[in-house]
Amino acid sequence: MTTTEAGAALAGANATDSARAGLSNLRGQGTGQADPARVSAVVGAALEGIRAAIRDNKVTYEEFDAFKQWLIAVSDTGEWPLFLDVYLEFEVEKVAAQTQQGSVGTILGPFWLDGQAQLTTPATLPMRDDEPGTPMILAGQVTDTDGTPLRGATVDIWHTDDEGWYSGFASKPPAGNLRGVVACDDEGRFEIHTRKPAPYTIPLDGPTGQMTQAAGWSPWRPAHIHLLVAAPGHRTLTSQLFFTGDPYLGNDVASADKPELTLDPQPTGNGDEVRSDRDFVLEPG
Ligand code: MBD
Ligand code: FE
Repeated sequence: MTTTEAGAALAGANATDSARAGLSNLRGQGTGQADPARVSAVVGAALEGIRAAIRDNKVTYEEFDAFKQWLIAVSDTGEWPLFLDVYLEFEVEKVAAQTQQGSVGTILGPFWLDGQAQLTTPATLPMRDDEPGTPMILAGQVTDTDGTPLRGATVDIWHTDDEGWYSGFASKPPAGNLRGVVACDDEGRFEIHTRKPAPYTIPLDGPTGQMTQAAGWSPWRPAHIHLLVAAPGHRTLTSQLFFTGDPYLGNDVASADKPELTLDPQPTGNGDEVRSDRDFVLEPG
């Protein structure tokens, strides 16, 4: 895909708005209280990591000034959600996963939007009349850790189009494209009709992408489908699904792909349509 003139700035501004407004709905408000010992331990370790990088690499004033300019640019473009979710969220998710049961999850990322189309299974995600890409069905069932089908389950799903653009964060796809919250049937079953997403590159015209390329790292994420699987009385699962054979698997700029999350969609015989079946297990809580 190519970047548009509005690439980094549009994606960044919208991700910043979404992080401000939406994340408190999804994960709840913090308590506002911070234990000084905790602040000292975490912030102290983070600062010492940066100081060590300076000492060990004999960082110059020229480099320190470039770092300052770069941080200002991250703020100006609204790329804090992008930068944080690409380079740090996977470690937070790994910490959280140490005490979680149920299906394997991964990071949320910066491009979830609250309040998308409410659909009922079997559902077709909102899309353009001529939406490009391979038609794909994702189907499965949501159960408890003891195997009980979960009544009232929902699957919030969002992904890029066939060119790697997210609606709401790029000017090309219309608002709400390839996003929806699907209500499952009484036994937690869902069937979602969509298009296979494409690999995604972070914007290359913003500071996160420019830093990535300056380091010689790949800016790509493998193609992926984002999911929030929820049911009353259960912890909401945040996950993503990837595709066998994707050239960027194992080299995800966001370090968020996991072998357990790979799909291998098979032809249904209906034109070039493919299908994957995937069940989700939610832990009580
Ligand atoms: C994405 O599409 C994404 O899912 C993450 C985690 C980071 C950047 C872009
Ligand atoms: Fe994504």
